[in-house]
Amino acid sequence: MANEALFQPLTVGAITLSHRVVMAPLTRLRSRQPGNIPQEMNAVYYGQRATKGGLQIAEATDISPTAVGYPGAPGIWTDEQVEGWKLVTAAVHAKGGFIFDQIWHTGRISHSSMQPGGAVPFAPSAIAAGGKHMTVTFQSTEFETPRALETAEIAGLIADFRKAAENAKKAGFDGVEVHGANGYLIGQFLHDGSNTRTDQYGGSIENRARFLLEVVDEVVKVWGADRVGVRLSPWGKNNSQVESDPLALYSYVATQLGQRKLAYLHLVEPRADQSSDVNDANAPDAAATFKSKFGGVVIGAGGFNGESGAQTVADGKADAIAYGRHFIANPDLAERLHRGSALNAYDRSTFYGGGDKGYTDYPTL
Ligand code: 8OZ
Repeated sequence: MANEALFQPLTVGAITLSHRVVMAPLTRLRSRQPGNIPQEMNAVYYGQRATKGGLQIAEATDISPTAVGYPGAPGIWTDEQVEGWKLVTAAVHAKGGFIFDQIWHTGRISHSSMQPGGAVPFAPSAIAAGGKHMTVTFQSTEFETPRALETAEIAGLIADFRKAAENAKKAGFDGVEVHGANGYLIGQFLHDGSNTRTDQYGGSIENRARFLLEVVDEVVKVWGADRVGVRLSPWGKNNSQVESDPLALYSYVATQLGQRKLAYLHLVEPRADQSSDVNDANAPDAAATFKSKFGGVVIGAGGFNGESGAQTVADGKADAIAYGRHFIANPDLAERLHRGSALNAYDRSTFYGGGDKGYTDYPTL
Protein backbone atom coordinates (compact mmCIF):
# COMPACT_ATOMS: atom_id res chain seq x y z
CA MET A 1 0.00 0.00 0.00
CA ALA A 2 1.22 3.47 -0.90
CA ASN A 3 0.54 6.74 0.90
CA GLU A 4 -0.51 4.85 4.00
CA ALA A 5 -1.33 7.88 6.15
CA LEU A 6 -4.19 8.76 3.78
CA PHE A 7 -5.82 5.37 4.27
CA GLN A 8 -6.61 5.44 7.96
CA PRO A 9 -10.18 6.09 9.12
CA LEU A 10 -11.06 9.55 10.41
CA THR A 11 -14.02 10.83 12.38
CA VAL A 12 -15.17 14.17 11.01
CA GLY A 13 -17.90 15.48 13.29
CA ALA A 14 -20.92 13.21 12.90
CA ILE A 15 -19.44 10.98 10.19
CA THR A 16 -16.58 8.52 10.06
CA LEU A 17 -14.54 8.36 6.90
CA SER A 18 -12.78 5.21 5.73
CA HIS A 19 -9.96 7.24 4.14
CA ARG A 20 -8.63 10.80 4.01
CA VAL A 21 -8.65 11.52 0.28
CA VAL A 22 -11.32 14.22 0.08
CA MET A 23 -12.75 15.57 -3.15
CA ALA A 24 -12.34 19.36 -3.05
CA PRO A 25 -15.17 21.70 -4.01
CA LEU A 26 -14.69 22.27 -7.74
CA THR A 27 -16.44 24.88 -9.83
CA ARG A 28 -17.21 23.29 -13.21
CA LEU A 29 -20.03 25.56 -14.49
CA ARG A 30 -22.17 22.76 -15.91
CA SER A 31 -25.58 23.19 -14.32
CA ARG A 32 -28.72 23.15 -16.48
CA GLN A 33 -29.82 26.52 -17.81
CA PRO A 34 -31.91 28.46 -17.30
CA GLY A 35 -32.26 28.07 -13.56
CA ASN A 36 -28.77 26.95 -12.38
CA ILE A 37 -30.14 23.45 -11.78
CA PRO A 38 -27.94 20.40 -11.08
CA GLN A 39 -28.65 17.76 -13.71
CA GLU A 40 -28.09 14.08 -14.51
CA MET A 41 -24.62 14.72 -16.00
CA ASN A 42 -23.55 16.27 -12.67
CA ALA A 43 -24.86 13.24 -10.78
CA VAL A 44 -22.84 10.93 -13.04
CA TYR A 45 -19.70 13.01 -12.38
CA TYR A 46 -20.07 13.02 -8.59
CA GLY A 47 -21.09 9.35 -8.58
CA GLN A 48 -17.95 8.41 -10.53
CA ARG A 49 -15.84 10.07 -7.85
CA ALA A 50 -17.69 8.64 -4.83
CA THR A 51 -16.13 5.93 -2.67
CA LYS A 52 -17.42 3.95 0.27
CA GLY A 53 -16.70 6.05 3.34
CA GLY A 54 -15.15 8.88 1.29
CA LEU A 55 -16.00 12.59 1.56
CA GLN A 56 -16.81 14.87 -1.35
CA ILE A 57 -17.50 18.56 -1.08
CA ALA A 58 -19.83 19.74 -3.78
CA GLU A 59 -18.87 22.72 -5.90
CA ALA A 60 -19.57 26.25 -4.65
CA THR A 61 -23.34 26.67 -4.69
CA ASP A 62 -25.17 29.99 -4.93
CA ILE A 63 -27.42 30.61 -1.93
CA SER A 64 -29.65 33.22 -3.60
CA PRO A 65 -30.11 35.12 -6.88
CA THR A 66 -27.70 37.86 -5.75
CA ALA A 67 -25.05 35.24 -4.93
CA VAL A 68 -24.60 34.33 -8.60
CA GLY A 69 -21.23 35.36 -9.96
CA TYR A 70 -20.40 32.75 -12.60
CA PRO A 71 -22.62 31.52 -15.42
CA GLY A 72 -23.45 27.83 -15.00
CA ALA A 73 -22.71 27.56 -11.27
CA PRO A 74 -25.50 25.68 -9.48
CA GLY A 75 -27.84 27.23 -6.94
CA ILE A 76 -29.76 25.95 -3.94
CA TRP A 77 -32.56 28.47 -3.44
CA THR A 78 -35.30 27.00 -5.70
CA ASP A 79 -37.25 23.74 -5.45
CA GLU A 80 -35.97 22.73 -8.91
CA GLN A 81 -32.38 23.13 -7.71
CA VAL A 82 -33.11 21.03 -4.62
CA GLU A 83 -34.60 18.31 -6.84
CA GLY A 84 -31.50 18.45 -9.06
CA TRP A 85 -29.19 18.08 -6.07
CA LYS A 86 -31.13 14.99 -4.99
CA LEU A 87 -29.80 13.26 -8.13
CA VAL A 88 -26.26 14.10 -7.02
CA THR A 89 -26.58 13.08 -3.37
CA ALA A 90 -28.34 9.83 -4.37
CA ALA A 91 -25.51 8.93 -6.75
CA VAL A 92 -22.93 9.49 -4.00
CA HIS A 93 -24.92 7.65 -1.34
CA ALA A 94 -25.47 4.70 -3.70
CA LYS A 95 -21.72 4.09 -3.45
CA GLY A 96 -21.60 4.58 0.32
CA GLY A 97 -19.99 8.01 0.16
CA PHE A 98 -20.62 11.27 2.02
CA ILE A 99 -21.20 14.65 0.41
CA PHE A 100 -21.30 18.15 1.92
CA ASP A 101 -22.55 21.17 -0.02
CA GLN A 102 -20.40 24.28 -0.18
CA ILE A 103 -22.65 27.29 0.27
CA TRP A 104 -21.52 30.52 -1.38
CA HIS A 105 -22.17 34.16 -2.06
CA THR A 106 -19.82 35.85 -4.54
CA GLY A 107 -20.38 39.46 -3.39
CA ARG A 108 -18.33 41.77 -5.60
CA ILE A 109 -17.03 38.82 -7.68
CA SER A 110 -20.16 39.04 -9.82
CA HIS A 111 -21.33 41.25 -12.65
CA SER A 112 -24.49 43.24 -13.27
CA SER A 113 -25.34 40.91 -16.19
CA MET A 114 -25.92 38.16 -13.57
CA GLN A 115 -27.65 40.23 -10.90
CA PRO A 116 -31.42 40.59 -10.39
CA GLY A 117 -32.63 43.65 -12.25
CA GLY A 118 -29.18 44.24 -13.74
CA ALA A 119 -28.02 45.91 -10.50
CA VAL A 120 -24.31 46.18 -9.74
CA PRO A 121 -23.19 43.53 -7.24
CA PHE A 122 -22.95 44.39 -3.55
CA ALA A 123 -20.11 43.95 -1.10
CA PRO A 124 -19.09 45.16 2.38
CA SER A 125 -17.57 48.30 0.85
CA ALA A 126 -17.64 50.03 -2.54
CA ILE A 127 -14.19 48.77 -3.54
CA ALA A 128 -13.83 46.95 -6.86
CA ALA A 129 -11.73 43.81 -7.24
CA GLY A 130 -8.79 44.25 -9.59
CA GLY A 131 -8.40 42.46 -12.89
CA LYS A 132 -11.09 41.01 -15.09
CA HIS A 133 -14.22 38.96 -14.58
CA MET A 134 -16.79 37.45 -16.91
CA THR A 135 -20.31 38.42 -17.90
CA VAL A 136 -23.23 36.02 -17.99
CA THR A 137 -22.22 35.11 -21.56
CA PHE A 138 -18.58 34.40 -20.54
CA GLN A 139 -17.31 37.68 -22.06
CA SER A 140 -14.29 39.11 -20.30
CA THR A 141 -15.01 42.41 -18.54
CA GLU A 142 -13.64 44.79 -15.92
CA PHE A 143 -14.94 44.33 -12.38
CA GLU A 144 -17.60 46.85 -11.45
CA THR A 145 -17.44 48.92 -8.29
CA PRO A 146 -19.89 47.20 -5.94
CA ARG A 147 -22.56 48.89 -3.89
CA ALA A 148 -21.77 48.92 -0.16
CA LEU A 149 -24.31 46.93 1.86
CA GLU A 150 -26.49 48.78 4.36
CA THR A 151 -26.13 47.38 7.88
CA ALA A 152 -29.84 46.56 7.84
CA GLU A 153 -29.38 44.26 4.81
CA ILE A 154 -26.91 41.94 6.52
CA ALA A 155 -29.46 39.98 8.55
CA GLY A 156 -31.21 39.09 5.29
CA LEU A 157 -28.00 37.68 3.85
CA ILE A 158 -27.47 35.54 6.94
CA ALA A 159 -31.04 34.32 6.50
CA ASP A 160 -30.19 33.39 2.88
CA PHE A 161 -27.33 31.23 4.15
CA ARG A 162 -29.74 29.61 6.59
CA LYS A 163 -32.27 28.89 3.85
CA ALA A 164 -29.52 27.36 1.70
CA ALA A 165 -28.49 25.17 4.64
CA GLU A 166 -32.10 24.04 5.08
CA ASN A 167 -32.37 23.30 1.37
CA ALA A 168 -29.12 21.32 1.48
CA LYS A 169 -30.75 19.14 4.11
CA LYS A 170 -33.82 18.63 1.92
CA ALA A 171 -31.52 17.74 -0.98
CA GLY A 172 -29.97 14.88 1.01
CA PHE A 173 -26.52 16.27 1.72
CA ASP A 174 -24.62 15.00 4.77
CA GLY A 175 -23.60 18.48 5.87
CA VAL A 176 -22.55 21.89 4.59
CA GLU A 177 -19.32 23.79 4.16
CA VAL A 178 -19.46 27.58 4.51
CA HIS A 179 -17.28 29.08 1.74
CA GLY A 180 -15.15 31.71 3.40
CA ALA A 181 -12.16 31.29 1.06
CA ASN A 182 -10.86 32.85 -2.14
CA GLY A 183 -12.13 36.39 -1.83
CA TYR A 184 -15.91 35.98 -2.09
CA LEU A 185 -18.50 37.74 0.09
CA ILE A 186 -17.39 36.27 3.43
CA GLY A 187 -13.76 36.88 2.58
CA GLN A 188 -14.61 40.42 1.51
CA PHE A 189 -15.92 41.04 5.04
CA LEU A 190 -12.87 39.40 6.65
CA HIS A 191 -10.15 41.39 4.91
CA ASP A 192 -9.22 45.01 5.44
CA GLY A 193 -8.44 45.42 1.73
CA SER A 194 -12.14 44.98 0.90
CA ASN A 195 -13.86 46.00 4.14
CA THR A 196 -13.64 49.62 5.29
CA ARG A 197 -17.00 49.62 7.06
CA THR A 198 -17.52 51.72 10.16
CA ASP A 199 -20.40 49.67 11.62
CA GLN A 200 -20.12 46.50 13.73
CA TYR A 201 -19.11 44.51 10.61
CA GLY A 202 -15.93 46.51 9.88
CA GLY A 203 -12.83 47.87 11.54
CA SER A 204 -11.41 45.53 14.18
CA ILE A 205 -10.67 41.87 13.49
CA GLU A 206 -13.61 40.94 15.74
CA ASN A 207 -15.90 43.13 13.65
CA ARG A 208 -14.64 41.89 10.28
CA ALA A 209 -15.05 38.26 11.43
CA ARG A 210 -18.60 38.92 12.68
CA PHE A 211 -20.34 38.17 9.38
CA LEU A 212 -18.60 34.79 8.99
CA LEU A 213 -19.32 33.82 12.59
CA GLU A 214 -22.97 34.88 12.39
CA VAL A 215 -23.38 32.85 9.19
CA VAL A 216 -21.74 29.84 10.84
CA ASP A 217 -23.88 30.14 13.97
CA GLU A 218 -27.03 30.30 11.86
CA VAL A 219 -26.06 27.29 9.75
CA VAL A 220 -25.14 25.35 12.91
CA LYS A 221 -28.73 25.90 14.13
CA VAL A 222 -29.91 23.99 11.06
CA TRP A 223 -27.35 21.19 10.95
CA GLY A 224 -25.61 20.95 14.31
CA ALA A 225 -21.94 21.91 14.57
CA ASP A 226 -20.82 18.35 13.82
CA ARG A 227 -22.12 18.63 10.25
CA VAL A 228 -20.75 22.06 9.43
CA GLY A 229 -17.31 22.84 8.02
CA VAL A 230 -15.72 26.13 6.97
CA ARG A 231 -13.27 26.77 4.13
CA LEU A 232 -10.74 29.59 4.42
CA SER A 233 -7.69 30.75 2.46
CA PRO A 234 -5.53 32.61 5.02
CA TRP A 235 -2.66 33.43 2.64
CA GLY A 236 -4.79 33.55 -0.51
CA LYS A 237 -4.57 36.19 -3.21
CA ASN A 238 -7.42 35.10 -5.49
CA ASN A 239 -10.02 37.68 -6.38
CA SER A 240 -7.97 40.54 -4.92
CA GLN A 241 -7.88 39.11 -1.40
CA VAL A 242 -5.84 41.73 0.48
CA GLU A 243 -5.24 41.61 4.24
CA SER A 244 -2.64 43.54 6.23
CA ASP A 245 -2.34 41.02 9.09
CA PRO A 246 -3.48 37.54 8.04
CA LEU A 247 -1.78 35.82 10.98
CA ALA A 248 -3.71 37.83 13.57
CA LEU A 249 -6.98 37.68 11.64
CA TYR A 250 -6.93 33.95 11.01
CA SER A 251 -5.64 33.12 14.47
CA TYR A 252 -8.74 34.82 15.86
CA VAL A 253 -11.05 33.20 13.31
CA ALA A 254 -9.61 29.70 13.80
CA THR A 255 -9.92 30.05 17.57
CA GLN A 256 -13.51 31.24 17.33
CA LEU A 257 -14.44 28.41 14.96
CA GLY A 258 -12.69 25.94 17.24
CA GLN A 259 -14.88 27.01 20.16
CA ARG A 260 -17.89 26.06 18.06
CA LYS A 261 -16.68 22.44 17.71
CA LEU A 262 -17.31 22.32 13.98
CA ALA A 263 -16.90 19.15 11.94
CA TYR A 264 -13.79 20.55 10.27
CA LEU A 265 -11.78 23.53 9.12
CA HIS A 266 -10.72 23.37 5.48
CA LEU A 267 -7.66 25.46 4.66
CA VAL A 268 -6.45 26.35 1.20
CA GLU A 269 -2.66 26.47 0.97
CA PRO A 270 -1.29 29.32 -1.13
CA ARG A 271 0.26 26.95 -3.62
CA ALA A 272 -2.80 26.82 -5.84
CA ASP A 273 -4.93 29.39 -7.61
CA GLN A 274 -7.83 29.32 -10.02
CA SER A 275 -6.02 29.72 -13.28
CA SER A 276 -2.53 28.32 -13.16
CA ASP A 277 -0.30 25.69 -11.64
CA VAL A 278 1.36 27.89 -9.06
CA ASN A 279 3.85 26.03 -6.95
CA ASP A 280 5.51 28.16 -4.33
CA ALA A 281 7.50 25.73 -2.23
CA ASN A 282 8.33 28.48 0.27
CA ALA A 283 4.75 29.46 0.99
CA PRO A 284 3.78 29.21 4.65
CA ASP A 285 1.78 26.18 5.64
CA ALA A 286 -1.75 27.30 6.53
CA ALA A 287 -2.88 23.97 7.96
CA ALA A 288 0.11 23.70 10.28
CA THR A 289 -0.15 27.36 11.30
CA PHE A 290 -3.82 27.31 12.32
CA LYS A 291 -4.49 23.69 13.31
CA SER A 292 -3.62 24.17 16.97
CA LYS A 293 -5.77 27.33 17.15
CA PHE A 294 -8.76 25.44 15.76
CA GLY A 295 -8.14 22.26 17.71
CA GLY A 296 -10.32 19.99 15.56
CA VAL A 297 -10.14 18.20 12.21
CA VAL A 298 -8.27 20.16 9.54
CA ILE A 299 -8.51 19.41 5.84
CA GLY A 300 -5.58 20.73 3.84
CA ALA A 301 -5.98 21.66 0.18
CA GLY A 302 -3.98 23.21 -2.61
CA GLY A 303 -1.35 21.65 -4.81
CA PHE A 304 -0.95 18.31 -3.02
CA ASN A 305 0.01 15.05 -4.67
CA GLY A 306 -0.27 11.63 -3.03
CA GLU A 307 3.15 11.77 -1.40
CA SER A 308 2.98 15.32 -0.08
CA GLY A 309 -0.58 14.73 1.14
CA ALA A 310 0.37 11.56 2.98
CA GLN A 311 3.44 13.27 4.45
CA THR A 312 1.35 16.22 5.66
CA VAL A 313 -1.07 13.86 7.41
CA ALA A 314 1.75 11.71 8.80
CA ASP A 315 3.39 14.88 10.19
CA GLY A 316 0.14 15.82 11.91
CA LYS A 317 -0.15 19.13 10.02
CA ALA A 318 -3.57 18.16 8.62
CA ASP A 319 -5.97 15.26 9.16
CA ALA A 320 -7.17 14.84 5.60
CA ILE A 321 -6.27 16.24 2.18
CA ALA A 322 -8.65 17.68 -0.40
CA TYR A 323 -7.65 17.11 -4.00
CA GLY A 324 -9.08 19.23 -6.80
CA ARG A 325 -7.36 19.08 -10.16
CA HIS A 326 -6.28 15.45 -9.66
CA PHE A 327 -9.85 14.49 -8.80
CA ILE A 328 -11.09 16.11 -12.01
CA ALA A 329 -8.85 13.85 -14.09
CA ASN A 330 -8.97 10.73 -11.89
CA PRO A 331 -12.42 9.57 -10.87
CA ASP A 332 -10.73 6.72 -8.99
CA LEU A 333 -8.16 8.99 -7.34
CA ALA A 334 -8.31 7.33 -3.92
CA GLU A 335 -7.68 3.91 -5.42
CA ARG A 336 -4.79 5.23 -7.51
CA LEU A 337 -3.19 6.88 -4.48
CA HIS A 338 -3.73 3.71 -2.48
CA ARG A 339 -1.98 1.61 -5.09
CA GLY A 340 0.63 4.22 -5.92
CA SER A 341 -0.53 4.19 -9.58
CA ALA A 342 0.13 6.90 -12.15
CA LEU A 343 -2.44 9.69 -12.45
CA ASN A 344 -4.21 10.89 -15.60
CA ALA A 345 -3.22 14.42 -16.62
CA TYR A 346 -5.91 17.06 -16.32
CA ASP A 347 -7.05 19.20 -19.25
CA ARG A 348 -7.45 22.76 -18.04
CA SER A 349 -9.34 23.79 -21.20
CA THR A 350 -12.35 21.71 -20.11
CA PHE A 351 -12.43 22.79 -16.44
CA TYR A 352 -15.20 25.38 -16.83
CA GLY A 353 -18.40 24.97 -18.81
CA GLY A 354 -19.21 22.52 -21.59
CA GLY A 355 -20.54 18.97 -21.44
CA ASP A 356 -19.26 15.45 -20.82
CA LYS A 357 -15.86 16.05 -22.41
CA GLY A 358 -13.30 16.59 -19.66
CA TYR A 359 -16.05 15.93 -17.09
CA THR A 360 -17.36 12.39 -17.09
CA ASP A 361 -15.00 10.84 -19.67
CA TYR A 362 -11.74 10.48 -17.70
CA PRO A 363 -10.70 6.81 -17.53
CA THR A 364 -10.39 4.72 -14.39
CA LEU A 365 -7.58 2.17 -13.93
C1 8OZ B 1 -12.67 28.68 -10.02
C2 8OZ B 1 -13.53 29.32 -10.89
C3 8OZ B 1 -14.67 29.90 -10.41
C4 8OZ B 1 -14.95 29.88 -9.05
C5 8OZ B 1 -13.31 29.50 -5.75
C6 8OZ B 1 -15.58 28.90 -6.27
O1 8OZ B 1 -12.28 30.06 -6.13
C7 8OZ B 1 -14.38 29.20 -6.73
C8 8OZ B 1 -14.08 29.25 -8.18
C9 8OZ B 1 -12.94 28.64 -8.67
O2 8OZ B 1 -13.48 29.20 -4.58
